Formats: sequence, structure tokens, C-alpha cells
Amino acid sequence: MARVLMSGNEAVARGAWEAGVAVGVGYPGTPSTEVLENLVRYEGVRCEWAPNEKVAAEVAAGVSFAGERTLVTMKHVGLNVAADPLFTLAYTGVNGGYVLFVADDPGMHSSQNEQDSRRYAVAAKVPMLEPSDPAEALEMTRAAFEISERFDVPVLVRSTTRVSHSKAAVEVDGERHGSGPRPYVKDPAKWVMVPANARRKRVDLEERLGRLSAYSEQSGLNRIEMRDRSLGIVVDGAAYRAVREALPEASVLKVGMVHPFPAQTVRAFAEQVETVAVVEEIGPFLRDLVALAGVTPAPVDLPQWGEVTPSVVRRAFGLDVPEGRPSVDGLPDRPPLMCPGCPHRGVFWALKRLNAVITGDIGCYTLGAAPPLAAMDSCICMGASVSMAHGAALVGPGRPVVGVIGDSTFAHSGIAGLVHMTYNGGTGTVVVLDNRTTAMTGHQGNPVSGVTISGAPGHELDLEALAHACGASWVQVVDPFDMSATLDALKAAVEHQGVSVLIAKAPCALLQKSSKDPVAVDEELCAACGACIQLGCPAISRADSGKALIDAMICVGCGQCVQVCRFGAIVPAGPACDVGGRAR
Ligand SMILES: Cc1ncc(C[n+]2csc(CCOP(=O)(O)OP(=O)(O)O)c2C)c(N)n1
Repeated sequence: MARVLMSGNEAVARGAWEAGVAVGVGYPGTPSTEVLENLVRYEGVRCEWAPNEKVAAEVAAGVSFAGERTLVTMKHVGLNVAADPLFTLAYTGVNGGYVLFVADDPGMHSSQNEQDSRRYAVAAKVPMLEPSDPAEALEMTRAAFEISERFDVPVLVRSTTRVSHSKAAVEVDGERHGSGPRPYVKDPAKWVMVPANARRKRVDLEERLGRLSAYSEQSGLNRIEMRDRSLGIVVDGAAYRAVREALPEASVLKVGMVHPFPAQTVRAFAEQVETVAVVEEIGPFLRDLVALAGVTPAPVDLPQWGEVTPSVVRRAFGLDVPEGRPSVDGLPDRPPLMCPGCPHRGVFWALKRLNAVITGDIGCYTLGAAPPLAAMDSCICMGASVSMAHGAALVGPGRPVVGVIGDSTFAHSGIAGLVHMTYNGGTGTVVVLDNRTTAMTGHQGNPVSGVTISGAPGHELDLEALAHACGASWVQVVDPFDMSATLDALKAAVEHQGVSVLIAKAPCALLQKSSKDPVAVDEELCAACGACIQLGCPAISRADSGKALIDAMICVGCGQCVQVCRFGAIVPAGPACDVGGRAR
């Protein structure tokens, strides 16, 4: 045993390794991504990025079916994608232990919505464990494999941003434990979910839930901590830490196995305290279950969205909230921006000139929605850009409709939209922004780049051939750093009568090993027209004179601004350039 400082995600990876997991598979998504990125570093585990979460959950199903332990990882919205296999795997059960790790994002630090994955455990009728810190993340991941094999069921481990990304001391075991490979036994009544078998399994599901309920009550995963008996708080996940800090005297029932919910333990806790209250993120979930258990929780004014911090807890219980850090006047807002030299910028610059309706998608390019580019009109979920472009074109808004999607997102769920489009005689345009990586979540490889999670080369999807095979009748590849070629290609794509696919191919600026020399503004020539400012490059700002100013410290010399300047005022900075990037 040793004590190591670990994040929650590192601890989940460690727990899976200690549990003898043979295969880890997932799709990146903040705040879950680092689990697989850490698991791949351990000996004796094979890890794979899947094109999407449904595929990941099914690959893991195959591993379990064939007798080994497996871990699947994803963020909360990924569980929507993986829900189809999960709900029926609850019927079949497992062979090797099957654990699905899902990370929720209360407060939406990096997500398009806020979901409560605890409800998936109830809906799919599978157990869910919920750690509050990295040490528990390790222990509960190990426990989840035991539960999975003991009760023949896939098990969910739910984390949230604070648990996944905060670091704490964790006890690690030098040994791998696991149950070893289990024999594969042909058993159609268990694995072939035709209605006759599924109806039998449906009954088993309820019987198994009953046994899991009994286990939840006595497992030790739900812990009563008695302190002052005037107030008892039922709490789970990251909110437990907030309660301990804000109300250190309060007694606590810390729920670690949220499903099946330990109703008897709640009743036993309620008998020992004068008032019961519930503290949770994205409620009411626990609160309703506590009430169903026959205990009436005291009303607490907790917001039903966002994270529960110690201040939120103190406010909810009518206590003073210590003043936070004083705000510093004059600090500029720093909204997320496309990096200097981002290849997406040239495409959005061109799209803006087309006066098109642009259905967008999720990735770094979602920043194309922000001013000054403001060239994206929707962003819902991964893959929606392509299918929405088709739907919008059916209505015909009187302007060209263009779906814009990244390479990873296209492989995730854009391809099926393109197939729908051509199959149904669509006429829209799809632009695939192929920056050779999944940039938004930290540069994971994907089927388009062909780079696997271990860094080894895998098969690289040929996007042109794929677009043709899907039925697109116009397919072209363009270098998005060539601004006029990009604009010309886009014009041709939207004028095409049929489905057109434009592949804008250039690596992410952060993947470039070296940048070119920076550029600078020749003040004599600059007409202060603002054309370069409209690119939304963080390296370009306006000087007090109204003329452009380029910050040589962050300019990577991509040349996009040089191309949009009609006055030839943007020139190589060279050595004759001061620190602000101003040409002398
Ligand atoms: C269903 C689902 N899974 C995962 C995510 C997390 N996520 C957001 S954007 C993104 C991929 C972006 O990669 P790409 O499309 O290549 O665009 P880039 O960021 O490289 O521009 C991922 C995985 C999500 N939002 N939804």
C-alpha cells in the first residue's frame, strides 16, 4: 500500500487496473477523458478510443460476454448515446465484470446541457455508485467490478467535475486482483434478447433489484456519520464535501450507492436526528427518494442547477456566507476563442461571406458562433449539424444551408446524417473541418486522424472516399489557410444541385511543431478598416489610433490576416519589430 496524490479520474483508472480490467474503451468528453488516458499507461490493459459511446459500450459488452473485466468511459451526454446497449445489457447481465464510468458536469463548465445520470440508473434498473473524492473513486471502481460479477449486472460509477478533476491522497494497492478470465459459455437464453427471452429476463431484473436493494442497505457504501443530532443531512457525491465544510457539526448520511436507494438506512438515520434535510446537485433526486422512503425532508432553498459549493450550502441553511475574493476592477473578460493560427477561422470567414444558414456542431469550431465571426446559427448535440442542415433545407429558408462539423464529430455521428441526406435526395452542403484531431477535449486521436489511444497508427478514414460512398455528388478538399480558395470552394459547394461535401483539411494550430515568423502592421499602410479584426484572432487588436495591432508574442504567422488585408499593411514582423508586434 502507498499513498499517492491523484485526481478522481486517475483514481478510477487505478481502481480499474487493480480490479484486473482487461479492456478499457470510451469516447472523450470533459470531465471524463483522463480516465482512459491514464488507464492506457498501465501494463496489461488494452485501451481503445471508440468513434462514439454506443460503440464503446458495445465493444465492452463483447469483452464481458467473452469473459474479461471491462471499463467504459464517457461524459453525461455520451450516456444518451450509449443508452441503447445499456438498457438491454441490464437484461442480459454480464460474464466478466462490466463497469460504465460516467462523468456529469453540474454548472456546465464544458457541456451543452446539465444532466443527472443518476436517473439513468433508475431507468435502466442497474446499480450506481457515487464517489465523493479520489480515494472513494478508486475503492468504488473496484467495488463496482465485484458487484457486477456477483449480481450479474452492468454497474454505473457516476462522477462529477469536482470529483473527477480535484486531487487528493489515495491509498493504492500494488497488486492486481480481478477474477481472472471467465469461461465463455454459449447461452442464448441469457444473451439473445428476442422477446421470449427478454420477457423472462424482465422478471429477473426485478428480482435482482430486490437483492441489490438488500445489498445497498448493508454494503457499507452508504455511511451514517453521527454528530450533532439536531440536523441530519442526506447527501451524495461532491455535495458531501461541501456539506462537511459548511456544516461541520451536522450529522450526515452519505449515500455512496444511489441506486438501489437505501430506504431503510434513511429511515434509521431519520430516527436518530431531529430534522432531516437533503443536499444534492441537480436535484430533486435524493429528496424525492427520501420522501418515498417515508421521511419528510425539511425544505431547503437549494438551486436545482449548478454546483453545490460550501457557500451554496451555507446560504441554503440561512448562514452567513464569507466574502469571496474581492473582484478586481479592470480585468478584461477572457471568453474562449479560437487559437491564433486555428484552421477553422478561415472557413468561418468564408462562410460569413456566403450569407448561409449554418447549422453547427460541437467542438472547437463551436466558437465560430461568437462575434466577430458569428457564423454559426445552431449547436445542439454531436452530429446534429448534418441532419439539421437537411431538415432546414427541406423548409428552404431562402438562403443556402451549410452543416459544419469537425472530424471527430463526423465520425461520431455525422456519417449517419449524411447517409440520410443523400438517401432522401437532399441538396445541402456539409463542411467537415478536418484538423487531424479531437482538439476540444485535448487532442485525442480519432478514426479520421487514424491515431489510436496508444499513439500507434491505426486505419485512417478516407473522408473523400467515404463522402462519395455515402452518395455525395460533389466532394472537394481545400486548405482552409488559403482563404480565397476556401471561399471559391464553398460558393461552388452551395451552388451544386445535390449533396456537396467540402473537407477543410489542415492540422490544429496546437499540433504544429513550429510556428512561422509572426507578422506586424505597417501603420503607414493600415487604413483602420477592421477587416483583420473581423477574423477574431486573439493576436489582433485595435491600437488607440484605431489601426490594427498584432501581438508578436502569440502570432504564429498563419497568414490569414495577410490575405484579408486589402492594403498590404500586414507584413513579416522580422527582427525590426518591438514587443507589441508593431512594425517600426
Ligand atoms: C455525445 C458527446 N460525447 C462527447 C462530447 C464531448 N465533446 C465535445 S466536442 C468533442 C469533439 C470535438 O472534436 P472535433 O469534432 O474533431 O472538433 P475539434 O474540437 O477538433 O475542432 C467532444 C468529444 C459531447 N459533447 N457529446
